[in-house]
Amino acid sequence: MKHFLWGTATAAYQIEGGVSEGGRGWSVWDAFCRIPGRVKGMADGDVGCDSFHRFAEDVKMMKLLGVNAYRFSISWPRIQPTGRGEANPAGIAYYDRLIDLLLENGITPFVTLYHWDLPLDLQMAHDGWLNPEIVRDFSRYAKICFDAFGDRVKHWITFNEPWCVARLGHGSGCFPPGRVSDSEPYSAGHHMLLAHAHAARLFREGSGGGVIGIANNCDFREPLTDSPEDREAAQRSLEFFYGWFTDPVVFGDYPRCMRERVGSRLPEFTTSEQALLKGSCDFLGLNHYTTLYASATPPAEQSADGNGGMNADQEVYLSADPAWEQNDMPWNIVPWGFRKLLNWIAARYPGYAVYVTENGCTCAEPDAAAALNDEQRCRFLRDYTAAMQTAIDEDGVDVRGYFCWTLMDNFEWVHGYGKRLGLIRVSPDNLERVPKASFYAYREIIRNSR
Ligand code: GBH
Repeated sequence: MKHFLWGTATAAYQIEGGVSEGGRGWSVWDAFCRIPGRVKGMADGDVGCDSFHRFAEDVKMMKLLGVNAYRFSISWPRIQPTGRGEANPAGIAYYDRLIDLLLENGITPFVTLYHWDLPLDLQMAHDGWLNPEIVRDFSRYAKICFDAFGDRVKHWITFNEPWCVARLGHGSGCFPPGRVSDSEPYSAGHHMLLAHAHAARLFREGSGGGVIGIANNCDFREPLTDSPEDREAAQRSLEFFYGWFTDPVVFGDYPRCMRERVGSRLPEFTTSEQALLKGSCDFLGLNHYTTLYASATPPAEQSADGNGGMNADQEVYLSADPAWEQNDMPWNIVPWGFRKLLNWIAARYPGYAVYVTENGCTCAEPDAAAALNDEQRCRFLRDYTAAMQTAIDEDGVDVRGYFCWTLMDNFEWVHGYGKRLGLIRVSPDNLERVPKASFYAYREIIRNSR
């Protein structure tokens, strides 16, 4: 496992703070947080972990942790305050310093261009992801980043979890822009895919070297019974989840079952768009957290809707085994689901390298003592990385890296600061960083693998 990347991951809006500094414009999340009832406790990312000022401390902690890679995201409104026009020098300067410091410490930067913080102006004045023009806007933003950082950054991710932006932002409406629709998720998703493809083309034309991919999220779906109907339901569920945003970048079009079931609400790619999309990833990213059973008919005990609101199109019912341990989200802890999902991905997309771009555990941490003694997260990390190791060693899945979500407790979107996933506790009083037990557990996992 010599060249394996062991890292941690974060996202700009969740950690940076400094939202009004360095000429940064507002994002859709800055605005969403100010709408009563949207985010728990009306929390926001105004301060976050203050990484806009404390990034040197973050890098020091990573060095101590022993990671050789760091996945972070660039805030689009720091680079282009309104989402269009000239690059903002202060924004570029911030990431320049972060990237240089990482490299000085032997940590490979793995950069995400879009982790949900759309410049507010693009939403308010131009309809965000529903407007085809955004494909051009995103490509220009991406090009600015490739030109500014491409000499040092060799690993790029265009989108983090387009599924969440499509489904949660435009289907169930619990994320910005808070729209509720049974067709808009498909058009928003369509434009993200095209934006990805155009950005990837620009990246490759720039020929500064390096690789580009996408970080798609997928929870595993195990057939509830052995019946052909339940097996098909599980397969359909994975195609609507991972396949929606991966089939197009690998094969050039959506999964057939989506075309059949969604019909005219699923936009079509032109022949030239298909050609542009096909093969537009050098690797596949996977953000994975949990597992549910899938069935074709309603099970006795149906569980939470893990499909972001719109089950009608897939006709899949989800349920959990009451014996499964749950974390504080509450999401089921099922390491074997991770191994099976890696195998599913390897079988459907042969020849592709996979990076686990996120995996982590939410723990109940009512006070500092509980946080520092996060035994459940230690176990989670050992069991999930062991499942991944089995997928690599015994099943031959080509996994090239693993990024633990997340380096430190941060702004957990609609949950505010109440749900914690960090290896490091960030004191609510003075933002001091203190390693949890899981920090040392993860350090051991990394050490033992080398
Ligand atoms: C990631 O998304 C984000 O990229 C990251 O910013 C965030 O901090 C992190 O997760 C932790 O939340 O209720 O059992 O049906 C996670 C995507 C999609 C994973 C929905 C869990 C539902 C599980 N999530 N899924 S369930």
